Amino acid sequence: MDKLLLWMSVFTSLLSAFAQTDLKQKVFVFPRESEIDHVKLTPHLEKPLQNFTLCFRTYSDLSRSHSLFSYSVKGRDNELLIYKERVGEYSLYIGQSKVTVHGKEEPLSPVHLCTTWESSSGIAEFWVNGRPWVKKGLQRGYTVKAPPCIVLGQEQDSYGGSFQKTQSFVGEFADLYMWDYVLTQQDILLAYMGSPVNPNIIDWQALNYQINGYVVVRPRVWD
Ligand SMILES: *[C@@H]1O[C@H](CO)[C@@H](O)[C@H](O)[C@H]1NC(C)=O
Ligand SMILES: [Ca+2]
Repeated sequence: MDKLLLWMSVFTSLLSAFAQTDLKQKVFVFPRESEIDHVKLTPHLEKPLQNFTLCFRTYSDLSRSHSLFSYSVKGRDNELLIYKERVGEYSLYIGQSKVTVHGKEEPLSPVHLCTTWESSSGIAEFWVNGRPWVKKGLQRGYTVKAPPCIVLGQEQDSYGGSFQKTQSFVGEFADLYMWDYVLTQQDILLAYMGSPVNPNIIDWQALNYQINGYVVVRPRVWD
């Protein structure tokens, strides 16, 4: 009997470890400001990254700065971080270094954001609603370490924790995809239109996630 219970618990934990949900046309709602509420992602990523593309949509009425995507590794909290400073201003951190980009953006509107980075050149690109902003560069020659702890809704100051209310995300978050290479302009536009091609690290349509605190899944009623 004990053995049966043991196997059942092994089986259920395996199931939850590999449970994948199709969130197409859904959002995560982060309905309040807190230092608790967040979603943890566990992608199958063991290899360090030389290149990546990250895309997602947000809809928020926050005016203060806030975290959008927090990827930490043991010993380095800002290994890959996308942080919104204000309307028309975003920062990308790679291995604790930071670059800030500026561009035209409408306040209080849904945003589709893609960020790419390539180690060999260090070039970072931000694409906002399918439009490229001025390129910048950082951490040329670096590799982004793995395996990560990825958190939505909060900004990590330690591996998987040390959140601050003043950096939390409040609003709706959707369509998160990640690739281990730099997408072409054409593929960025496809992601913007809602047809991402072969996302091989994170796939919103087969997402492995864990909700912590007050986060709710709802249909996406905006685009
Ligand atoms: C990263 O991109 C560069 C050129 O853009 C390429 O030469 C390199 O092989 C890529 N690295 C990996 C691991 O795919
Ligand atoms: Ca941090």
